[in-house]
Amino acid sequence: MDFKEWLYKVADLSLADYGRKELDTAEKEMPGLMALRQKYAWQKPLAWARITGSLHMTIQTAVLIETLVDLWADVRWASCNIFSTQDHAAAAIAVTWVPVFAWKWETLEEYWWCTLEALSFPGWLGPNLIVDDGWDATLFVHKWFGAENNASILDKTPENEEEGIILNLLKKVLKDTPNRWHTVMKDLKWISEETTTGVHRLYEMMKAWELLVPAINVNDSVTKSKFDNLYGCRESLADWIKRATDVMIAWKVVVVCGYGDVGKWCAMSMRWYGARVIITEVDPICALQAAMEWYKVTTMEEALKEWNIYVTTTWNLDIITVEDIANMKDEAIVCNIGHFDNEIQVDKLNKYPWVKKINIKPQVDKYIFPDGHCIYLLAEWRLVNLGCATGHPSFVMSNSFTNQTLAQIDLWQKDYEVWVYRLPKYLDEEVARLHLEQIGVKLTKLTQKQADYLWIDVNGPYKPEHYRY
Ligand code: NAD
Ligand code: 3DD
Repeated sequence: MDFKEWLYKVADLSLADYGRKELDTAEKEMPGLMALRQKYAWQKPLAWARITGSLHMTIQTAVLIETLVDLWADVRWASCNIFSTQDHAAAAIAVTWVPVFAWKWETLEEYWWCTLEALSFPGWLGPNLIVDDGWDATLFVHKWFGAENNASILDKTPENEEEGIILNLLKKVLKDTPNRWHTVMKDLKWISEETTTGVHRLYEMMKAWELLVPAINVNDSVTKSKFDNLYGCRESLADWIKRATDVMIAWKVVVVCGYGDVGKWCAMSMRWYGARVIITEVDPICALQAAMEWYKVTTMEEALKEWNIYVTTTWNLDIITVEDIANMKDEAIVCNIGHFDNEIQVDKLNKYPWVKKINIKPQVDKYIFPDGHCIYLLAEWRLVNLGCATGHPSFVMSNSFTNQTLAQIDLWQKDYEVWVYRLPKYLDEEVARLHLEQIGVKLTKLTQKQADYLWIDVNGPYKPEHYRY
């Protein structure tokens, strides 16, 4: 480990050169971010903005970080997943003196320590903006605020190991630096949330009047969720299967739990590899969509009767129970590409009587049941495409992160009441425009007559308001 207080804690600084070479390659595949650097850097739109990132520390995220820095933001970064950091990406950022606290295979204690470091700017300052992916940083600062109001909330019995770690860390923080978050909280202007799970949590907080600052739902920008969640998963799902298991996908039955944005294109990916795909769904519309695509839509109980690879994509909990796993066919493969907390009952699996766990290689564990059958669990049920592989390719992440960057610029310059917002359509369209040239698209231009017919003002900007829910 290489550690310099306040500045970085990464696995190995000597990987920086390798990371830089991959960063240079990734930039060629991230035209949206590079265009924003060219367009905005001279304006320094994020000057004086302190941005905390809690988002997978990958090569693609490193390009996002350097874009924010080019726009003059003061950035501190941690990953949002204990397995997703690419150590050469973290090293490449660390040597540029941008504070980063992330390494692959963090323990949960280390993970939350990294999150606190990313929130802790020198001079006992906190962030003005938080770039969150999956709600962990948002959860932490809201629990922190609540604990400073009433420390007894930290004495609750934790629901799981991770909550216990968070409560203990907050107890230490309250003891070492009483009332610190209330002091820095006044500087926090916005939270931006990258993914579906985090967005749903934000709306829950908003409806419960628990949200402390305005938040922006980046996930539901069309150029994020209809690209990243779709094309990204379509490519990165197959990638992890091959890297983790080398199994032949053709002729196998793959059960995709959930047929939403992510599930739809995971199913397509597996079909392209020659698998027979079964869908489980709770939403009648998504189930109908799956059936229209000739997928068998059935229950988990039915799906268990066939030899399977299981992929959960739902951001719901208990999608695959320990009983399901115990009833699976021999050599089944189980993984999650959806939310990384509780889609699969791994805690119960690890306590299941007489089950033997053998680690095959990092992020590939074999569980042998008393009757002799076994299953393989990938990435310890956390996001498998980032745990067993390198996540989505650069071009699709350029779409997501161009949204993020435009959001930071927009948010830093405006003040809104506490609510959850989305980026306006004109920015969504701007993200798409910034990617067209690279792929050789020539857009047809509306004539004035057509624009009038469609009631579109081809020259005037849309009213730059955020859409409110
Ligand atoms: P979504 O809401 O579009 O789809 C989720 C689907 O799961 C819905 O259709 C819902 O009906 C279904 N579902 C819910 N409970 C179910 C159950 N018990 N059984 C079967 N189906 C059930 O969400 P999304 O945008 O597809 O995202 C799904 C998850 O993937 C989220 O957690 C999101 O954060 C995550 N995500 C991961 C990546 C990645 O790179 N790993 C990328 C994007 C999104
Ligand atoms: N995510 C997938 N691949 C990623 C990559 N290469 N870098 C950073 C993050 C990456 C996760 C995103 O899709 C996130 O936006 C989500 O989970 O929705």
